[in-house]
Amino acid sequence: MSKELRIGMIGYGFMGRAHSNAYKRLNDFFPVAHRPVLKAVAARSSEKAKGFADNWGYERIETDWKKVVEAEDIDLVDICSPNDTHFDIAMAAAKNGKMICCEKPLAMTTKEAEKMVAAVAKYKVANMAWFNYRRVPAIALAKQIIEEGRIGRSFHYRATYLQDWTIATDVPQGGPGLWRLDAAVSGSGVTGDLLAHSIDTAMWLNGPITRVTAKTETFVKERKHVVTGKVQKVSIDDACMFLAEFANGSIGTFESTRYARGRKNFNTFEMNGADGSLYFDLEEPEYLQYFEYLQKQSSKKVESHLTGWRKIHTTNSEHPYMKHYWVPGTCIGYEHTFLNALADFVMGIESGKPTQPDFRNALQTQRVCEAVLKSAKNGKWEKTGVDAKAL
Ligand code: SOE
Repeated sequence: MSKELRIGMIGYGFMGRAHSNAYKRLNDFFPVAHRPVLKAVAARSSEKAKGFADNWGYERIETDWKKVVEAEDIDLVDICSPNDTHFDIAMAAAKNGKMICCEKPLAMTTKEAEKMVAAVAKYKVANMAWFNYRRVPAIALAKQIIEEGRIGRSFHYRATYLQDWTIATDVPQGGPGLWRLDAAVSGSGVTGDLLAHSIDTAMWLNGPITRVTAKTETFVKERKHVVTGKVQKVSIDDACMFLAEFANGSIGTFESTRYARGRKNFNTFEMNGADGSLYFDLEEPEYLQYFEYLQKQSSKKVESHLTGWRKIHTTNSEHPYMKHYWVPGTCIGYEHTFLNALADFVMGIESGKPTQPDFRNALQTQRVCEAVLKSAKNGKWEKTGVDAKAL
């Protein structure tokens, strides 16, 4: 018999849709005992909430998120609202004993994130940060290849996360979707929004980042604000580049911008080790590229003229997550990364082995983001204070 997992969704934007899709499809693909039930969605506008609820099948709407986190018939609170709301909602949800799944970045500041970590520990509630890209099969395969020891000593980690949707000077800031351009609501620009993904993936694959030095830029200094109607100063970082030192002795470069004409969601990484390299590009999400050097040292004769990068189409049932979907050669998409994340979370509840990244893990990414922004201001190398045990 399945057990209900009653969902209270806060927010109705892009992520609200991505997560709702995951709740609806979970039992179609994963053999878990819990069955999500879409109970309530909260949004300030009742019209928006109603449209969302009708479309996705939520049983009721609320215009005050507090009603959702306090409701008896909610087991899990999903925080998909803008970044400046994560802290208050998570703290109240924890106090009410609800499980919490929170969109990235976890909070506006490290201080907030630390309090959220303490609250979920105090009230012993299951928790997860939606760093969905860990659940791309090709990225999960990269993790497996590294854990199998095939890359060897790590030298370099190189990440880019490029988009181009804020180049026009008449894109306003504030309001639905565009709150990402309003630092008062988002906390930062590309650092928290895009590099948080890159940092999460990097520390998952290559371990703790210990020190950073960064440069940020704001190309368009003023934009009209949707809420106030006035032209206001833009305080987000439009672009950010940083150098990183990892605890394992490797070094890294990270670059992110929303001003890379032609780049829509260009999230890439390359890792170079003594025995091999890995490369991934989200614009070709089903492929992981792998260069194997180890074979040269094996007893088998190596045919040097045939060595080269291998492009692995990660659609076999042996590849992470893929046995839950279709036949080899058929791809899954962006939405499945959320489905995979949810499945891992639910399996974590059921097995008693919590899935990662939980809040404590996501706090480490927040620490790196904060150190990056601090360094960009003072021009110095900054220690991140990442807790290696939390990764
Ligand atoms: C920003 O454009 C954004 O929607 C991010 O907020 C998401 O986290 C990223 O996955 C796609 O881009």
